[in-house]
Amino acid sequence: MIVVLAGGVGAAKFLEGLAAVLPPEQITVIANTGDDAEFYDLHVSPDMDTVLYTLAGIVDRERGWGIAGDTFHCLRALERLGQETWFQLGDRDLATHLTRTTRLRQGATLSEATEELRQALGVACRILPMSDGRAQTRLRTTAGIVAFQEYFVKLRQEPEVLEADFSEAAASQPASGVLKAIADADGIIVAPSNPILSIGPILAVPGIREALRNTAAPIAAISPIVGGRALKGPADRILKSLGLGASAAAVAELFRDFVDIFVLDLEDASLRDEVEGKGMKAVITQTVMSTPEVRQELARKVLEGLARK
Ligand code: FO1
Repeated sequence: MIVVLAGGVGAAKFLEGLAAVLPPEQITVIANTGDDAEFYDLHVSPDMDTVLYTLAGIVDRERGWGIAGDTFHCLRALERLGQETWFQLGDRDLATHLTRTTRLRQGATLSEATEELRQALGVACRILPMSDGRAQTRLRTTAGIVAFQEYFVKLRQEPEVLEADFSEAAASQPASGVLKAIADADGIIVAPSNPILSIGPILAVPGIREALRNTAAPIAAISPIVGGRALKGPADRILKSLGLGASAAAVAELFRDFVDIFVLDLEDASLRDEVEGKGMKAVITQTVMSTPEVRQELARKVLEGLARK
């Protein structure tokens, strides 16, 4: 079994490549739920849904999230009724949140609701939320303390992030199956997701970081920073504002206590010695996943690196 720690869009693209070169039944995803939020009393899990929709082949490819061809009639109607509508929930996407919330209200856990959604959407990879409990990330920013989606969508990632608050994640428990998946894995991959905002909450859940340090499985991480810039989203700016520096080597530093193999882009080949000086093996390959071929080649290279360890 290969276990992948995943955020949203970058992770989903990588998983698409991985599921094309490995039987998808052999993949377990541990997904960030720090981005989860409630809108109109519905539980929305953006990162899990991005992974689900991508692997189900229904994602909106241009945006990277939501469902291709979705309409927004419900949102427009809500707007007319005076509701806040800064978070774009499409009509078909709403069906997912209605189903998830219904199941949660009936007493299902988030893991159970996710498993049902996965089966209904025909996704073969196993997807586990990092935690079944509430674990929403809050951010201290130059615009005050805000919930993750408020920063990301409403404020368009414009304020500077001064501190990420994972106290809910830190007070939660790993979802059932998470620690066992890490302990029993043949290999573990940290997807090219925001190391602070997407992987950070997963590592903040009690027991997960320790399980990663203690597992016998080799662990690889793919840098989401290429040439000092984030491929998507604010990771580079956040690394800088937290004083860590916006480079792939800074990401390697964040994971140095549990990662064995660090995957750098060709553009960052000059960082090999710096990364290897942290006690990791560097693998250098194309990481900018512009085509299905590149995604699959990246997945192959990471699996080769894990097999060689
Ligand atoms: N991202 C946006 O930039 N604007 C949106 O209105 C938006 C709506 C949305 C709805 C459902 C969903 O699953 C994701 C959505 N996202 C939206 C993406 C999401 O905010 C981020 O990609 C992640 O949380 C960061 O990983």
